[in-house]
Amino acid sequence: MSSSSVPDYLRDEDVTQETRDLISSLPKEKGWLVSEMYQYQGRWHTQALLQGILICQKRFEAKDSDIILVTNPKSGTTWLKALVFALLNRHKFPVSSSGNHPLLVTNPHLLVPFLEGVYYESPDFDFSGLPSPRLMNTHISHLSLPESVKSSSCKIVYCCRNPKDMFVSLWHFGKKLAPEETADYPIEKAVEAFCEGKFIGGPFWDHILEYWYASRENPNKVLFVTYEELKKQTGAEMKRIAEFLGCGFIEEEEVKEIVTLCSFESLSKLEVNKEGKLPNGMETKTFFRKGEIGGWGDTLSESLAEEIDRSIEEKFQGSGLKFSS
Ligand code: PAP
Repeated sequence: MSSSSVPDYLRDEDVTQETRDLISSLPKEKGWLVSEMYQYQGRWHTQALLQGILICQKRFEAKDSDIILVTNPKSGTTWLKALVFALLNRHKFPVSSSGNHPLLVTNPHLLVPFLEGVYYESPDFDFSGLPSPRLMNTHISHLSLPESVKSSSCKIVYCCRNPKDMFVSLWHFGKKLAPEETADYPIEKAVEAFCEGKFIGGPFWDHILEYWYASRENPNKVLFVTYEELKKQTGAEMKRIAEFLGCGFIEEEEVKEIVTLCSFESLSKLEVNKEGKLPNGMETKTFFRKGEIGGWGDTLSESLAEEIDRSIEEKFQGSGLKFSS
């Protein structure tokens, strides 16, 4: 085993008999980073994350005031968590007033719970104790969201990223987490699996398109933002998020301070994000690599980039959704 920092939810261990019974009937595939993935409600999952999703579907009761941040893995989760946490808590924790803002000493993943991850690790976790409005995140597809999330008036902020950068970010993340297991896996095979949709959480296009259409059908319920726009005009996008969430008036100065606090440059330099570990053993630095738009160029050959582009072209045709870079 390469690394003790591989979180349990990416391993195949410790799932209940109920999950084992269910997965015995599901299609399975050998995966990159994990030995096996299972297809549930059209998406490919590790055993452990699938268990977290099943428990979430069964137990999570959304409240109208809830805010749920949704992403495909490696599409801006950490950043969005930081921005929305700082925004919602700007009165309780003013960024300007002190050097003791929670984001300076705590990794964003510890400030905003990851629904299916928490349910996998603590099936009886009681989310009702979180302060209101409860802020949580998930990678669960729109189709598989717990019923109460769909039926309540809770708000969803979805962040999407150019699939090439998303793939490359995940590729490096996996290599860092499990260097031995991923060492012999050719990137060509991983890109092929990604483009076939047989990748953790995939198909990536279904995930994105479901939330894209949901945001168009119900713009008061789902806000669609992109990593690229966030990067290009963080303040303006943050104000859009704030308006969607009904945060009220925000001083221009406050916006600037939050943007600076949550920037890659600022968060990635903090001790807690350089040397820290999450309770599951994962090193916090694995969430901060380059933080750029179009960084895929240093990892993908031209032909691999074209392969992903073809898949993007085919899958997003007619949707009205365009990816920059
Ligand atoms: P997760 O879904 O596993 O939680 P997520 O935070 O979405 O991960 O992805 C990490 C990516 O976001 C990394 O991208 P890269 O590999 O292309 O560099 C990471 O660098 C980037 N990232 C993390 N924090 C920020 C930030 N504050 N601003 C911009 N990008 C960020």
